[in-house]
Amino acid sequence: MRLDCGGKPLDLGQPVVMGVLNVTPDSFSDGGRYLQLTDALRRAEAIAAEGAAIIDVGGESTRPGAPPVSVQEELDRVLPVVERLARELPIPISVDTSKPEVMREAARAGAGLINDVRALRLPGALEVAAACGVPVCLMHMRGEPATMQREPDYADVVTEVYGFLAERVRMCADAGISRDRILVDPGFGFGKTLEHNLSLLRHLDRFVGLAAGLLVGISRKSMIGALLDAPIGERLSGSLAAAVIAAWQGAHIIRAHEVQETVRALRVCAAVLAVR
Ligand code: 8Y4
Repeated sequence: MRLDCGGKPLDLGQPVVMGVLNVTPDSFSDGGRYLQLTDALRRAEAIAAEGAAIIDVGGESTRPGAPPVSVQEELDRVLPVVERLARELPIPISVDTSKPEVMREAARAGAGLINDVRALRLPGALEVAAACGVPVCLMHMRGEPATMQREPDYADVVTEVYGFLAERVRMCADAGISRDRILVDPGFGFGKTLEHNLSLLRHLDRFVGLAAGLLVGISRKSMIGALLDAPIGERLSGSLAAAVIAAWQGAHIIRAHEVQETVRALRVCAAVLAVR
């Protein structure tokens, strides 16, 4: 299976890595827009060199308690980076956004995938994403980032998340986004307890046929932190184990921070999966 990401192919025949590039400003670095752009380009080149098949650029933090970001601020953060990376790198650029205005402008600037943690539920997003013509990733999230971790509860998390994603795939199809350009994602950590996250990972294979591809983001997340009792900087081994468990069950794209290590772990996984 091969996705056309705005003119750049993304081959899903073996599990691939989506490298994470954050362009949210942190309080330590304020070198101005030019330095930020230069720094983003340098980090993106490294991510590509480490073997990422696609780079996810996001300007809105979904951390609980993170301040909301205006459309203009998100455009200012994301557009110059997307434009530059899309032009200079051979791999597709994904834009992590829920805002239709950002989707439209990012696709114009060369983004090859829309990665929406709200699964195109904001007003206008479905229509704009359809008009953009690029593939979309629909992720499950219970509630909103601010409140999603307040006593998450499901009768059966796998069934509920599956039902939500199936419904969103249908809404997309009705809006003109055919299944063959949709990725789905159960949304690890988004309104889920550790037990919910583990159930979803245990039964990930059930999500494989739902759309053209299955994407997962587990890298460095708190489920790994909880299992290992380790801070963010010490979650690589656990993240790799989870990546392999996901790829083994048929996940096509693994969103990850430590790209080279994840690419190598997936290479071993793919080699074993290729043997009959
Ligand atoms: C440490 C490191 C703690 C990372 C938390 C986090 C996903 C995603 C995010 C995902 C898709 C994150 C944008 C949250 N997660 N997109 N985005 N799937 N499709 N948290 O799982 O990385 S941001």
